[in-house]
Amino acid sequence: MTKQLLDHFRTKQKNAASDMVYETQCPFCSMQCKMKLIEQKVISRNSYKAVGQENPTSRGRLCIKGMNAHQHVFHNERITEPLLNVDGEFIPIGWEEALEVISRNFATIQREDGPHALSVYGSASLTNEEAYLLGKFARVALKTKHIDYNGRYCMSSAASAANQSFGIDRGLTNPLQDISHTRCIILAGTNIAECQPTIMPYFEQAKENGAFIIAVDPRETATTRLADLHLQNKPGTDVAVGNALLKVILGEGLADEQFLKERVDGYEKVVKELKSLDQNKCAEQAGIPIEYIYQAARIFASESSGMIFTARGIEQQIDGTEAVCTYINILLATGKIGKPYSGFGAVTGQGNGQGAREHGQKADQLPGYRSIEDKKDRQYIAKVWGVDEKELPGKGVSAYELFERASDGAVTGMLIMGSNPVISSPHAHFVTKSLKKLKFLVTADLFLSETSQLADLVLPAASYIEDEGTMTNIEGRVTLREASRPLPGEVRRDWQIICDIAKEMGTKNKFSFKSAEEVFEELRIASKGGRADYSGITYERIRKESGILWPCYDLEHKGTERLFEQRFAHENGKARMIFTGKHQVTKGEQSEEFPLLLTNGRVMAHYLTGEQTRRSSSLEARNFEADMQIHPETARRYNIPDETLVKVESQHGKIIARSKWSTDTRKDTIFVPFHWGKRQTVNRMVRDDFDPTSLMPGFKRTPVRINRLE
Ligand SMILES: Nc1nc2c(c(=O)[nH]1)N[C@H]1C(S)=C(S)[C@@H](COP(=O)(O)OP(=O)(O)OC[C@H]3O[C@@H](n4cnc5c(=O)[nH]c(N)nc54)[C@H](O)[C@@H]3O)O[C@H]1N2
Ligand SMILES: Nc1nc2c(c(=O)[nH]1)N[C@H]1C(S)=C(S)[C@@H](COP(=O)(O)OP(=O)(O)OC[C@H]3O[C@@H](n4cnc5c(=O)[nH]c(N)nc54)[C@H](O)[C@@H]3O)O[C@H]1N2
Ligand code: SF4
Ligand SMILES: [Mo]
Repeated sequence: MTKQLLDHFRTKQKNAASDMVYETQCPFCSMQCKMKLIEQKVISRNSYKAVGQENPTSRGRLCIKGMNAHQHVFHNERITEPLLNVDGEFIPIGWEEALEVISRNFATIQREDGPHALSVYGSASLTNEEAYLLGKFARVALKTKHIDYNGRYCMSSAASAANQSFGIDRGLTNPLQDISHTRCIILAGTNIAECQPTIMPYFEQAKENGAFIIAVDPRETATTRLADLHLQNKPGTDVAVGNALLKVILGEGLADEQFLKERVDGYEKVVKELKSLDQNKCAEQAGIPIEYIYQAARIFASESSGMIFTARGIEQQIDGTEAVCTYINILLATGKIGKPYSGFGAVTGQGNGQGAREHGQKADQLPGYRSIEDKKDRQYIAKVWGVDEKELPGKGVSAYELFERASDGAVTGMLIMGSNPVISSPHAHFVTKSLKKLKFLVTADLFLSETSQLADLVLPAASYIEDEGTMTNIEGRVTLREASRPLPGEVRRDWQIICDIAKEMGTKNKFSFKSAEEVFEELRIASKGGRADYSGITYERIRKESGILWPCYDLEHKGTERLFEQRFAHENGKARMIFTGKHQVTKGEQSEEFPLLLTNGRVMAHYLTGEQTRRSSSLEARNFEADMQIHPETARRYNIPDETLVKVESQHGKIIARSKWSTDTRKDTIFVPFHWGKRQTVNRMVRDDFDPTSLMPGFKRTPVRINRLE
């Protein structure tokens, strides 16, 4: 062997020895796929490889986003020091100064404008510990009622519906394994194939086992291709579709009368109200053949088991809560819930979309899904926090309303942690203006996002490989993500940032946590006896038992795989059928001026506002701009060639997107993903009215016109 070759092998050996392996979970969707990131030093640069790890949910699978998630972490635009905005230029400063700036500005606002002038805007990318701490921080350190989070735009309609119907809000009522054995599945406004790709094998298995799959979506997608029957409805007509299905089921005597009698309240009222509803009109309104409604209703009701899944397609509507209730009504009417292979799933979106909506980040909520308006709940939490119940603020306002308060001057200071509302909020121009009006805006982010660019101070936050804590996944399984990679530069973990600000503001020992586990130990106590009871869960148990499904009442309790087998969570143990359909979709009709309907959503390669995935070269290469999916016939009518820049305009604003001809969408509907900013910010033109119950924006149906860009 030559010396050269020998040297080569020695270097290789040395390099192999310097491989680092980080155990983690993907930062993106609710599947929370477990993975290992292998870091290999190759001469002067590092190379990375993500490998899926066995776990009960994703079973070792990863999708392309998970495989490439590390790319944004190591991107050179990552912020690694606190940045102070000095006349529009971001200047690095130390933590000591940063904390002093925050504390001084917050104190001035408290003094001049009152405690409720301060506000907190959180995120479901945060761990349970951080979501919990953020709620405590707002109420105890800032003493403000003004806290809400990005999940308002995500899971709020699903949550209000589940709380009303079942008395509890856990996305999936059944273990994932049930999916593969069920006989019939309805997928309403969910694109799991692109949004939770590693869940697909459960559904593919169901199909192999002979399940009949029904999809409800204005577009043909990788998900609807799995379906035996596709109800390709007009955007925003899901209450009509659901009610028509229910009417047929009841009219043909296919209801499970015994189940209804024993386990459901409100049935008679729904039957009475449905009398005046005409299924033919519903089908016509939805733009689908009535025969499809009959076929779907008959098959779903007659099969021995069935499951229904909903997601943002039917929930991000001004009647989103009702749409979900309607589908839950179908399950209750057919007795297909609380049993093996029969149940409901509002498919959770963000990584901690489930847990982050349970522990007090919401305007009306205290930890453990307690109510901030319930005297007993308040007393219990006040005791855990060591404060007087009377000191706890009351209910605040929803995410979008925070920006309205900022606009009218009632809110003058804000902390945004882990969200990018300049792109993700409806009426994006207005949100930008409102944020600019604030006296003081501080954000915690990985990057100088479009929102952070408006901040007075930006704090460098830890990424998924560097931050420890629990994440509650799609199933309601509490999982533990270890922090295995050292923090780069001056980066701090979100839970540390919250504690540091609180301490600087003089909260004595209420935020003196030394680890995420210590925070979790307090969260356990705070959640005990609440609807989302985590008290039996510990880090040690999660490690040993591969996660635990809540509620988990004590250390001996094994957690809850399937909900409602004996009783529903309302006091009398029964579920409630809620009549829907009274609330007509009054706004948002097509007109001569705005003849098409815009809906929007996601593509496989990008995540939410794209701050992370647009900084991943492999993902960016797949889609580097917003395409406007349009039916070729419609495109020809408006003289729009394929692959051409188009101006899309609504009464609220306009964007520019590139046309992409496709017969996958309805002729009256265009689809544009919302992952891009600047002139491609879809939320500059989406409608600005809300579901009255959940305060979810009506993202998914806006009348628009299109013009070829000259
Ligand atoms: N790749 C990727 N995966 C993600 C995310 C991401 O950004 N990218 N985000 C995560 C998050 S936070 C969430 S909330 C989930 C979202 O997951 P989904 O809700 O599945 O995603 P969307 O694409 O918003 O919408 C789903 C489907 O609804 C359809 N739809 C639109 N309007 C209507 C309507 O009026 N009625 C009906 N029935 N259907 C309609 C769309 O055509 C689309 O196929 O995904 C999570 N996973
Ligand atoms: N038109 C339209 N609008 C929508 C939707 C839609 O379907 N259509 N969907 C809505 C839905 S479902 C959602 S969930 C929202 C999401 O809306 P956003 O919350 O605004 O979306 P993200 O892109 O997740 O923003 C997260 C920001 O926090 C940073 N970040 C990521 N991880 C961390 C972390 O661990 N700590 C900190 N401090 N920062 C972090 C990222 O860099 C990014 O800037 O958008 C909503 N908006
Ligand atoms: S994006 Fe979702 S499905 Fe894909 S690897 Fe990450 S957690 Fe898993
Ligand atoms: Mo979401």
